[in-house]
Amino acid sequence: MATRRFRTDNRAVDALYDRLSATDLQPLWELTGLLTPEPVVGAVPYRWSGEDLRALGEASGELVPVERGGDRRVLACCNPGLDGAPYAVPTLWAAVQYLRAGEVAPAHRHTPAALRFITQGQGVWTLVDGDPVHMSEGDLVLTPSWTFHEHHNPSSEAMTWMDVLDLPIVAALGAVFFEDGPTDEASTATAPRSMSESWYGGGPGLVPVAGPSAPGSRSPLLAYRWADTDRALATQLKASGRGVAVIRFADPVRGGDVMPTLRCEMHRVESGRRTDRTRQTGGRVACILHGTGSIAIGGETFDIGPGDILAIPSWSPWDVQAETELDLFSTSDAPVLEALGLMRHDAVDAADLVAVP
Ligand code: GTQ
Ligand code: FE2
Repeated sequence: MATRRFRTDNRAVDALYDRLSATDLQPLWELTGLLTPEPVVGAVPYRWSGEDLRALGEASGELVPVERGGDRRVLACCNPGLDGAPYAVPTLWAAVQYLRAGEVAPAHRHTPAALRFITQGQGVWTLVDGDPVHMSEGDLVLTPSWTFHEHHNPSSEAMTWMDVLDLPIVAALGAVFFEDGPTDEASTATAPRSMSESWYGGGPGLVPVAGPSAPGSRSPLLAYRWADTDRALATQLKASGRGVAVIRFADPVRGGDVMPTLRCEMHRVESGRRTDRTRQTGGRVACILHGTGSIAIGGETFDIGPGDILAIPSWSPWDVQAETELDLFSTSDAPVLEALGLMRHDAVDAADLVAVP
Protein backbone atom coordinates (compact mmCIF):
# COMPACT_ATOMS: atom_id res chain seq x y z
CA MET A 1 0.00 0.00 0.00
CA ALA A 2 1.22 3.51 -0.81
CA THR A 3 0.98 5.19 2.55
CA ARG A 4 0.74 8.96 2.30
CA ARG A 5 3.48 10.66 4.23
CA PHE A 6 5.32 13.85 5.05
CA ARG A 7 8.99 14.37 4.22
CA THR A 8 11.65 14.87 6.87
CA ASP A 9 15.35 14.30 7.38
CA ASN A 10 14.68 12.10 10.33
CA ARG A 11 15.59 8.54 9.35
CA ALA A 12 13.44 7.12 12.13
CA VAL A 13 10.35 8.77 10.63
CA ASP A 14 11.23 7.27 7.25
CA ALA A 15 11.47 3.89 8.88
CA LEU A 16 8.12 4.39 10.61
CA TYR A 17 6.45 5.18 7.26
CA ASP A 18 8.01 2.11 5.69
CA ARG A 19 6.61 -0.03 8.45
CA LEU A 20 3.18 1.62 8.17
CA SER A 21 3.16 0.93 4.42
CA ALA A 22 4.21 -2.66 4.89
CA THR A 23 1.46 -3.11 7.45
CA ASP A 24 -1.30 -1.42 5.36
CA LEU A 25 -1.80 1.40 7.81
CA GLN A 26 -2.50 5.04 7.10
CA PRO A 27 -2.05 7.62 9.86
CA LEU A 28 -4.93 10.06 10.13
CA TRP A 29 -2.48 12.99 10.37
CA GLU A 30 -1.81 12.55 6.65
CA LEU A 31 -5.48 12.53 5.69
CA THR A 32 -7.63 15.54 4.95
CA GLY A 33 -11.13 15.94 3.60
CA LEU A 34 -12.61 13.10 5.61
CA LEU A 35 -14.44 14.94 8.35
CA THR A 36 -15.61 18.00 6.51
CA PRO A 37 -17.67 20.74 8.16
CA GLU A 38 -20.43 20.08 5.63
CA PRO A 39 -21.09 17.32 3.09
CA VAL A 40 -18.55 17.27 0.26
CA VAL A 41 -19.79 15.10 -2.60
CA GLY A 42 -18.33 14.33 -5.99
CA ALA A 43 -21.64 14.49 -7.79
CA VAL A 44 -22.29 17.76 -9.58
CA PRO A 45 -25.63 19.37 -10.42
CA TYR A 46 -26.51 17.99 -13.83
CA ARG A 47 -29.20 17.72 -16.49
CA TRP A 48 -29.70 15.04 -19.14
CA SER A 49 -31.97 16.46 -21.82
CA GLY A 50 -35.18 14.59 -22.58
CA GLU A 51 -34.59 15.14 -26.28
CA ASP A 52 -31.15 13.50 -26.11
CA LEU A 53 -32.45 10.63 -23.99
CA ARG A 54 -35.29 9.94 -26.43
CA ALA A 55 -33.06 10.14 -29.50
CA LEU A 56 -30.35 7.92 -28.03
CA GLY A 57 -32.87 5.39 -26.73
CA GLU A 58 -34.31 5.19 -30.22
CA ALA A 59 -30.87 4.86 -31.85
CA SER A 60 -29.98 2.09 -29.38
CA GLY A 61 -33.27 0.40 -30.20
CA GLU A 62 -32.37 0.29 -33.86
CA LEU A 63 -28.82 -0.95 -33.35
CA VAL A 64 -28.68 -3.05 -30.18
CA PRO A 65 -30.90 -6.05 -29.44
CA VAL A 66 -32.55 -6.16 -26.03
CA GLU A 67 -30.69 -9.42 -25.21
CA ARG A 68 -27.43 -7.50 -24.78
CA GLY A 69 -26.68 -6.09 -21.34
CA GLY A 70 -28.74 -8.20 -18.95
CA ASP A 71 -31.83 -8.33 -21.15
CA ARG A 72 -32.50 -4.65 -20.68
CA ARG A 73 -31.85 -1.85 -23.17
CA VAL A 74 -30.91 0.80 -20.69
CA LEU A 75 -28.81 3.96 -20.83
CA ALA A 76 -27.48 4.95 -17.40
CA CYS A 77 -27.11 8.60 -16.43
CA CYS A 78 -23.47 9.04 -15.37
CA ASN A 79 -22.84 12.08 -13.24
CA PRO A 80 -19.62 13.67 -14.56
CA GLY A 81 -18.41 14.23 -11.00
CA LEU A 82 -18.36 10.52 -10.17
CA ASP A 83 -15.26 9.37 -12.08
CA GLY A 84 -17.19 7.31 -14.61
CA ALA A 85 -19.39 5.46 -12.12
CA PRO A 86 -22.76 4.79 -13.80
CA TYR A 87 -24.71 6.69 -11.16
CA ALA A 88 -26.69 9.92 -11.30
CA VAL A 89 -25.82 10.73 -7.68
CA PRO A 90 -23.64 8.60 -5.37
CA THR A 91 -26.65 6.72 -3.99
CA LEU A 92 -28.95 6.38 -7.01
CA TRP A 93 -28.92 4.73 -10.42
CA ALA A 94 -31.05 6.61 -12.94
CA ALA A 95 -31.51 5.48 -16.53
CA VAL A 96 -33.78 5.47 -19.53
CA GLN A 97 -35.07 2.17 -20.80
CA TYR A 98 -36.27 1.64 -24.36
CA LEU A 99 -38.49 -1.24 -25.43
CA ARG A 100 -39.52 -1.55 -29.06
CA ALA A 101 -42.91 -2.72 -30.27
CA GLY A 102 -43.30 -6.45 -29.66
CA GLU A 103 -40.18 -6.79 -27.51
CA VAL A 104 -39.90 -8.63 -24.22
CA ALA A 105 -37.35 -8.02 -21.45
CA PRO A 106 -37.45 -11.34 -19.58
CA ALA A 107 -37.93 -11.95 -15.87
CA HIS A 108 -35.25 -11.52 -13.25
CA ARG A 109 -34.98 -10.29 -9.70
CA HIS A 110 -32.39 -8.47 -7.63
CA THR A 111 -32.06 -7.06 -4.15
CA PRO A 112 -31.73 -3.46 -5.40
CA ALA A 113 -35.20 -1.96 -5.57
CA ALA A 114 -36.38 -0.21 -8.72
CA LEU A 115 -39.04 2.22 -9.75
CA ARG A 116 -40.23 3.34 -13.16
CA PHE A 117 -41.56 6.77 -13.93
CA ILE A 118 -43.17 7.14 -17.33
CA THR A 119 -42.76 10.48 -19.07
CA GLN A 120 -44.33 9.60 -22.39
CA GLY A 121 -46.37 6.93 -24.08
CA GLN A 122 -48.05 3.76 -22.88
CA GLY A 123 -48.56 0.14 -23.76
CA VAL A 124 -45.86 -1.72 -21.82
CA TRP A 125 -46.74 -4.16 -19.05
CA THR A 126 -44.33 -4.84 -16.23
CA LEU A 127 -45.09 -8.11 -14.47
CA VAL A 128 -44.17 -7.87 -10.81
CA ASP A 129 -44.10 -11.34 -9.27
CA GLY A 130 -46.53 -12.26 -12.05
CA ASP A 131 -48.93 -9.36 -11.51
CA PRO A 132 -49.36 -7.44 -14.80
CA VAL A 133 -48.96 -3.72 -14.17
CA HIS A 134 -49.68 -1.50 -17.15
CA MET A 135 -47.44 1.56 -17.67
CA SER A 136 -48.71 4.85 -18.98
CA GLU A 137 -47.64 8.49 -19.02
CA GLY A 138 -47.32 10.00 -15.54
CA ASP A 139 -47.58 6.66 -13.72
CA LEU A 140 -45.16 5.52 -11.02
CA VAL A 141 -44.59 1.76 -11.02
CA LEU A 142 -42.64 -0.12 -8.34
CA THR A 143 -40.55 -3.25 -8.59
CA PRO A 144 -39.47 -3.67 -4.95
CA SER A 145 -36.41 -5.53 -3.78
CA TRP A 146 -36.30 -9.21 -4.79
CA THR A 147 -39.53 -9.18 -6.81
CA PHE A 148 -39.38 -10.87 -10.20
CA HIS A 149 -40.02 -8.40 -12.97
CA GLU A 150 -40.24 -8.51 -16.74
CA HIS A 151 -41.39 -5.96 -19.29
CA HIS A 152 -43.29 -6.64 -22.48
CA ASN A 153 -44.54 -4.33 -25.15
CA PRO A 154 -47.46 -5.79 -27.13
CA SER A 155 -48.26 -2.34 -28.59
CA SER A 156 -47.24 -1.13 -32.02
CA GLU A 157 -45.11 1.71 -30.65
CA ALA A 158 -41.75 1.76 -28.93
CA MET A 159 -41.85 2.98 -25.35
CA THR A 160 -39.34 4.64 -23.08
CA TRP A 161 -39.34 5.46 -19.37
CA MET A 162 -37.03 6.38 -16.50
CA ASP A 163 -35.70 3.71 -14.13
CA VAL A 164 -34.33 4.59 -10.71
CA LEU A 165 -32.64 1.96 -8.54
CA ASP A 166 -31.04 2.08 -5.11
CA LEU A 167 -28.23 -0.04 -6.59
CA PRO A 168 -25.31 2.08 -5.30
CA ILE A 169 -26.65 1.87 -1.74
CA VAL A 170 -27.16 -1.89 -1.89
CA ALA A 171 -23.75 -2.31 -3.55
CA ALA A 172 -22.02 -0.20 -0.88
CA LEU A 173 -23.59 -2.42 1.75
CA GLY A 174 -22.37 -5.57 0.01
CA ALA A 175 -25.90 -6.88 -0.40
CA VAL A 176 -26.40 -7.24 -4.17
CA PHE A 177 -28.00 -10.52 -5.23
CA PHE A 178 -29.37 -11.25 -8.72
CA GLU A 179 -31.24 -14.15 -10.22
CA ASP A 180 -32.74 -14.86 -13.64
CA GLY A 181 -36.38 -15.85 -13.78
CA PRO A 182 -37.60 -19.27 -14.86
CA THR A 183 -36.32 -19.91 -18.38
CA ASP A 184 -39.61 -21.12 -19.87
CA GLU A 185 -41.64 -18.75 -22.06
CA ALA A 186 -41.72 -15.17 -20.83
CA SER A 187 -45.18 -14.29 -19.60
CA THR A 188 -47.05 -11.71 -21.64
CA ALA A 189 -50.10 -11.52 -19.41
CA THR A 190 -52.10 -8.32 -19.49
CA ALA A 191 -54.96 -7.11 -17.33
CA PRO A 192 -57.04 -3.95 -17.16
CA ARG A 193 -55.97 -3.61 -13.53
CA SER A 194 -53.20 -5.24 -11.52
CA MET A 195 -54.11 -7.39 -8.52
CA SER A 196 -52.08 -5.00 -6.38
CA GLU A 197 -54.34 -2.11 -7.40
CA SER A 198 -57.49 -4.20 -7.03
CA TRP A 199 -56.56 -4.79 -3.40
CA TYR A 200 -54.82 -1.58 -2.41
CA GLY A 201 -55.95 1.05 -4.92
CA GLY A 202 -59.60 0.96 -3.90
CA GLY A 203 -59.92 4.55 -2.83
CA PRO A 204 -58.48 7.33 -0.67
CA GLY A 205 -57.76 6.05 2.82
CA LEU A 206 -59.40 2.68 2.19
CA VAL A 207 -57.36 -0.46 2.69
CA PRO A 208 -58.46 -4.09 2.86
CA VAL A 209 -58.70 -5.66 6.29
CA ALA A 210 -57.39 -8.98 5.02
CA GLY A 211 -55.48 -8.27 1.82
CA PRO A 212 -52.32 -10.04 0.64
CA SER A 213 -49.55 -8.42 2.68
CA ALA A 214 -46.26 -7.16 1.32
CA PRO A 215 -43.02 -8.21 2.98
CA GLY A 216 -40.95 -5.62 4.84
CA SER A 217 -41.54 -1.91 4.87
CA ARG A 218 -42.67 -1.42 1.31
CA SER A 219 -45.95 -0.57 -0.34
CA PRO A 220 -48.25 -3.40 -1.47
CA LEU A 221 -49.56 -0.96 -4.09
CA LEU A 222 -47.31 -1.27 -7.15
CA ALA A 223 -48.72 1.48 -9.36
CA TYR A 224 -49.62 5.09 -8.65
CA ARG A 225 -51.74 6.35 -11.52
CA TRP A 226 -51.42 9.74 -13.10
CA ALA A 227 -55.17 10.44 -12.89
CA ASP A 228 -54.93 10.17 -9.08
CA THR A 229 -51.66 12.10 -8.81
CA ASP A 230 -52.98 14.84 -11.08
CA ARG A 231 -56.18 15.19 -9.05
CA ALA A 232 -54.27 15.35 -5.76
CA LEU A 233 -51.98 18.07 -7.11
CA ALA A 234 -54.84 20.09 -8.58
CA THR A 235 -56.91 20.00 -5.39
CA GLN A 236 -53.91 20.85 -3.21
CA LEU A 237 -53.04 23.81 -5.44
CA LYS A 238 -56.58 25.09 -5.14
CA ALA A 239 -56.75 24.51 -1.38
CA SER A 240 -53.45 26.16 -0.58
CA GLY A 241 -53.48 29.00 -3.09
CA ARG A 242 -49.69 28.98 -2.93
CA GLY A 243 -48.90 28.23 -6.55
CA VAL A 244 -46.88 25.16 -5.60
CA ALA A 245 -48.19 21.71 -4.63
CA VAL A 246 -46.14 18.72 -3.48
CA ILE A 247 -47.39 15.23 -2.75
CA ARG A 248 -45.51 12.21 -1.43
CA PHE A 249 -46.30 8.76 -2.76
CA ALA A 250 -47.16 6.70 0.31
CA ASP A 251 -47.61 3.09 1.27
CA PRO A 252 -51.42 3.05 1.70
CA VAL A 253 -51.17 0.75 4.72
CA ARG A 254 -48.33 2.23 6.79
CA GLY A 255 -48.32 5.73 5.35
CA GLY A 256 -44.55 5.46 5.01
CA ASP A 257 -42.49 5.69 1.86
CA VAL A 258 -43.17 3.43 -1.11
CA MET A 259 -39.99 1.42 -0.53
CA PRO A 260 -37.50 1.33 2.37
CA THR A 261 -34.77 3.17 0.45
CA LEU A 262 -36.69 5.47 -1.89
CA ARG A 263 -38.97 8.44 -1.32
CA CYS A 264 -41.08 9.57 -4.26
CA GLU A 265 -42.78 12.92 -4.69
CA MET A 266 -44.56 14.91 -7.36
CA HIS A 267 -44.18 18.68 -7.48
CA ARG A 268 -46.47 21.01 -9.44
CA VAL A 269 -45.47 24.62 -9.95
CA GLU A 270 -47.95 27.03 -11.52
CA SER A 271 -46.86 29.05 -14.49
CA GLY A 272 -44.76 32.04 -13.42
CA ARG A 273 -44.16 30.72 -9.87
CA ARG A 274 -40.91 29.78 -8.19
CA THR A 275 -40.49 27.20 -5.42
CA ASP A 276 -38.65 27.96 -2.19
CA ARG A 277 -34.95 27.23 -2.29
CA THR A 278 -34.26 24.27 -0.01
CA ARG A 279 -31.60 21.67 0.56
CA GLN A 280 -31.35 18.40 2.39
CA THR A 281 -28.88 15.60 2.96
CA GLY A 282 -28.93 12.70 0.52
CA GLY A 283 -29.11 12.46 -3.24
CA ARG A 284 -32.11 13.27 -5.38
CA VAL A 285 -33.06 12.56 -8.98
CA ALA A 286 -35.82 14.56 -10.64
CA CYS A 287 -37.61 14.05 -13.93
CA ILE A 288 -39.79 16.54 -15.77
CA LEU A 289 -43.19 15.26 -16.85
CA HIS A 290 -44.86 18.41 -18.19
CA GLY A 291 -43.99 22.03 -18.69
CA THR A 292 -40.98 24.23 -19.15
CA GLY A 293 -38.94 26.54 -16.98
CA SER A 294 -35.64 26.38 -15.19
CA ILE A 295 -34.08 24.71 -12.19
CA ALA A 296 -31.27 26.18 -10.10
CA ILE A 297 -29.13 23.55 -8.36
CA GLY A 298 -26.18 24.77 -6.33
CA GLY A 299 -24.50 27.36 -8.53
CA GLU A 300 -25.93 26.05 -11.82
CA THR A 301 -29.13 26.87 -13.67
CA PHE A 302 -30.60 24.59 -16.32
CA ASP A 303 -33.52 25.13 -18.67
CA ILE A 304 -35.93 22.25 -18.22
CA GLY A 305 -38.56 20.55 -20.34
CA PRO A 306 -40.40 17.22 -20.64
CA GLY A 307 -38.27 14.09 -20.27
CA ASP A 308 -35.29 15.86 -18.69
CA ILE A 309 -33.54 14.01 -15.86
CA LEU A 310 -31.77 16.03 -13.17
CA ALA A 311 -29.16 15.16 -10.56
CA ILE A 312 -29.50 17.10 -7.31
CA PRO A 313 -26.52 16.29 -5.10
CA SER A 314 -26.67 16.09 -1.33
CA TRP A 315 -26.91 19.44 0.43
CA SER A 316 -27.19 21.41 -2.84
CA PRO A 317 -29.89 24.05 -2.56
CA TRP A 318 -32.37 23.89 -5.41
CA ASP A 319 -35.47 25.66 -6.64
CA VAL A 320 -37.66 25.55 -9.69
CA GLN A 321 -39.02 28.41 -11.76
CA ALA A 322 -42.01 27.51 -13.94
CA GLU A 323 -42.47 29.18 -17.29
CA THR A 324 -45.49 27.04 -18.10
CA GLU A 325 -47.12 24.84 -15.43
CA LEU A 326 -44.48 22.32 -14.40
CA ASP A 327 -44.91 18.77 -13.14
CA LEU A 328 -41.71 17.36 -11.65
CA PHE A 329 -41.25 13.85 -10.31
CA SER A 330 -38.64 13.50 -7.59
CA THR A 331 -37.08 10.49 -5.92
CA SER A 332 -34.48 10.44 -3.18
CA ASP A 333 -32.75 8.28 -0.61
CA ALA A 334 -34.45 10.24 2.20
CA PRO A 335 -35.87 7.13 3.97
CA VAL A 336 -32.32 5.84 4.42
CA LEU A 337 -31.05 9.11 5.90
CA GLU A 338 -34.08 9.31 8.18
CA ALA A 339 -33.68 5.71 9.35
CA LEU A 340 -30.05 6.45 10.22
CA GLY A 341 -30.71 9.79 11.92
CA LEU A 342 -28.76 11.63 9.20
CA MET A 343 -31.50 13.71 7.63
CA ARG A 344 -30.93 17.44 7.78
CA HIS A 345 -32.81 20.03 5.85
CA ASP A 346 -32.87 23.77 5.79
CA ALA A 347 -35.47 25.40 7.97
CA VAL A 348 -38.68 25.92 6.06
CA ASP A 349 -40.27 29.37 6.09
CA ALA A 350 -43.30 29.76 8.29
CA ALA A 351 -45.21 30.82 5.16
CA ASP A 352 -44.59 27.34 3.86
CA LEU A 353 -46.47 25.62 6.61
CA VAL A 354 -50.15 25.34 5.92
CA ALA A 355 -52.25 24.72 8.99
CA VAL A 356 -54.40 21.65 8.68
CA PRO A 357 -57.91 22.67 9.74
O1 GTQ B 1 -35.75 -3.02 -15.84
O2 GTQ B 1 -35.09 -4.69 -14.66
O3 GTQ B 1 -32.31 0.49 -15.40
O4 GTQ B 1 -32.61 -4.70 -13.80
C1 GTQ B 1 -31.30 -1.38 -14.40
C2 GTQ B 1 -31.39 -2.71 -14.00
C3 GTQ B 1 -33.52 -1.54 -15.26
C4 GTQ B 1 -34.89 -3.57 -15.13
C5 GTQ B 1 -32.38 -0.80 -15.03
C6 GTQ B 1 -32.54 -3.43 -14.23
C7 GTQ B 1 -33.62 -2.84 -14.86
FE1 FE2 C 1 -34.30 -5.47 -13.05
